[in-house]
Amino acid sequence: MTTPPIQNPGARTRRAFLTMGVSAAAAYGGWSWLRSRTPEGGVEWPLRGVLRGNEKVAEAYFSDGHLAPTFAISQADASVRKNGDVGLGDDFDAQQWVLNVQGAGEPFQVTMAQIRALPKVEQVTQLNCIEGWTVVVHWAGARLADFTAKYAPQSRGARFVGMQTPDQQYFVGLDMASALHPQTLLCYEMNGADLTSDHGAPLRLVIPVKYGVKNIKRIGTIAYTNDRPEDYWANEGYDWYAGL
Ligand SMILES: Nc1nc2c(c(=O)[nH]1)N[C@H]1C(S)=C(S)[C@@H](COP(=O)(O)O)O[C@H]1N2
Ligand SMILES: [Mo]
Repeated sequence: MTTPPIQNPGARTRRAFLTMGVSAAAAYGGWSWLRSRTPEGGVEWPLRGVLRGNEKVAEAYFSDGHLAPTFAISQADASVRKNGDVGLGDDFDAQQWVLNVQGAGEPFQVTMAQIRALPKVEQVTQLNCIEGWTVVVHWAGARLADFTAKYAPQSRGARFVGMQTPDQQYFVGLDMASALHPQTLLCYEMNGADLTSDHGAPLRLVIPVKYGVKNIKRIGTIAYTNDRPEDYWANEGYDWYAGL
């Protein structure tokens, strides 16, 4: 068996390298759409290492307000996968649930009725799991940007948002630009029905500019902070941004 020669990306033009990276990555996962964020420590994600060296390109792309692809409701996948149940233990009563909010000022709580009273956004987007599968899902919920403007306006200038399950077993960290992205939803409906417990009832995050791992189910606490929040999978060695 011979080892193929290692190509030197520096010998290619920037655009050629990006194109090569995107097609190689798309072939890997069968995904038509990819985005890179600045790599920050940790091991490489399978679809991201190829884009390394193009951080400036990726950042310009992101700051353009680029949107993840959307689909018609009829294109939502009939069968939905579920993945990950960390923080979804049985010792939980969705009826008693309130959302804890921390940031500037005293901590406070927001009810499901208050979240449902925010403008309802329906969105059909892909959920991309790092394991290499993707599903198209019809979601409904409130924009995290609208929630933040209404309930935590003085925290909008923070650098990060952290979220965790009520039992604190699963937790994610988000940069503020991604958190306030117009497609980032606090979601309470999936494919036209209330979220089920498996998928994070009563409230989960939908953030299509990130891998599935950041789409935390059963949110218990939202914290606006200038300290980069801990992140369950980043703690296991994966990239903290986990952006597409
Ligand atoms: N609380 C919690 N949220 C979670 C996870 C988890 O283990 N616990 N897994 C994540 C991963 S890896 C994926 S791919 C998605 C899957 O969402 P779904 O089960 O609704 O398809 O949930 C994410 N949110
Ligand atoms: Mo995942």
